[in-house]
Amino acid sequence: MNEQLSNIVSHFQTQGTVNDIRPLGSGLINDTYKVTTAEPDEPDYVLQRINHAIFQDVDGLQHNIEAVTAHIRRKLEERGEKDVERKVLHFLPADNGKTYWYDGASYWRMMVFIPRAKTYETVNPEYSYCAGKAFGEFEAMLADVTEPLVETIPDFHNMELRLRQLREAVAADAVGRVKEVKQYLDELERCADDMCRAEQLHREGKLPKRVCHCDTKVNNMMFDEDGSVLCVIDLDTVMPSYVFSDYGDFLRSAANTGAEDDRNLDNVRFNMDIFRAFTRGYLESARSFLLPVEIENLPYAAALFPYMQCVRFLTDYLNGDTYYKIAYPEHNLVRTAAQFKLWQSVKEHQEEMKAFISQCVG
Ligand code: GN1
Ligand code: MG
Repeated sequence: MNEQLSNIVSHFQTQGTVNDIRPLGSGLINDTYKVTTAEPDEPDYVLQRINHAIFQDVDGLQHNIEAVTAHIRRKLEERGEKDVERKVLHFLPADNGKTYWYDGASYWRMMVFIPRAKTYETVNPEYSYCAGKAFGEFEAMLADVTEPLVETIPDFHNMELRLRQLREAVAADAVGRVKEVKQYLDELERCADDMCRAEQLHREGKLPKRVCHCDTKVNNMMFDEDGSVLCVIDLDTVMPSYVFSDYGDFLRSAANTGAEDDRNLDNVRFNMDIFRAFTRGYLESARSFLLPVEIENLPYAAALFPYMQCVRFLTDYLNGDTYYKIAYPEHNLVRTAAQFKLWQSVKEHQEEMKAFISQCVG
C-alpha cells in the first residue's frame, strides 16, 4: 500500500483498518482513490487530492460543500427519506477539525464510500429520465440555501470569459498550434455572440443565477442497483450559475452517441431519445421554479455546453495542455473535434427541441 497515501488517511477520523488504497474513477481534474477497510462492518472511503491550481480557495470550496451537503441531509431527513447515508455525501473531519488536510504540498479530503452504487459513462433513456428528475430535485432542494456560497472557480460557466481565454490563447500561440485549428476558430467566432446569450440576458436582469451543480456529466451521478438515482457527486463546482449549466452539461455527456474524446467523429451525434427522456424528467421536478426565459432557452443550453467545452478544450490545446489531464499529446485536439461535431449535431435539432419542450409544459 502506498505509504504517502496511508499517512494522509491517518489524519482523518476513519473507522476500521485500512488495507488497500487504489485509484478510482475517470475525473479530469482531481486525483481520486478508494480506501478499503478490512472489517466488513466498517465503511470504505474515498480519498481525493484537490487540484488546488484550479480550485484556489480550498477553504471556500469545502465551506460550500459542507453547507450544501448539510442542507440536503436536513431536507432528506425532514421528508423521512430512508437510506440517507447513501443519498448525500458525508465528508470526514481531519485532525485540524476541518474537512480537508494540507500536507505541505497538496490539499486532501475524505468521504464515506457509498456502497452498492454504480456510475455510468453512458445511460439509456430510462436512466436519463431519472437523472433529469434528480438534477431538478437537486436544484429545487438548494433553492433555499441561506449560507452564501462562493464561486469556487469565478465565472466558471461564463461564455464571454471562456471566449476571452480562447482569444488570449490564440494571440499568445504559446506552442505554435494555432495554424492547425483555423477551421474551428472561424466557426466558433462566427457564433460567438449568439452563444453568449445567457450573459446578455443576465445583464438585462432577465436571467437569475441559482445554486447549480455545474459539472453534471453523467458519470457524476450515483445510481442504485435498480436504476434510481442515489445522489450527485463531485460537488466542487456547486455554485451560483444559470440552470443551463446542469441541463446542458448532462446532455453534452449523456446524449452524445460517442465518447467525449471520440477519435471517430461518425460515432458522435446528439441522441434525441436521451434528450426527450432527460427533459421530461427535468421539467417534472424543476418546472415549479423555472422562469419562462429559462424554459425557452433550454435548447440553447443544449447547444451551449458542447460549444463551451469545445472552446475550453481548444484553449487548453493552444496553451500547451496545462489544465485537463491528457493521455496522449493531441488529446485536447481530439476532444475539441468531438465536441465541435456534437455542437453541430445539436444545432440541427433546435426546432424539434423547442416543439418537444412546448409540448411538455403545454
Ligand atoms: C472536468 O472533474 P471532472 O472531470 O468531472 C471539468 C468540467 C468539464 C469536464 C469535461 C473543474 O470535470 O468543467 O466539463 O472536465 N471540471 C472543472 O469532461 O474544470
Ligand atoms: Mg467527475
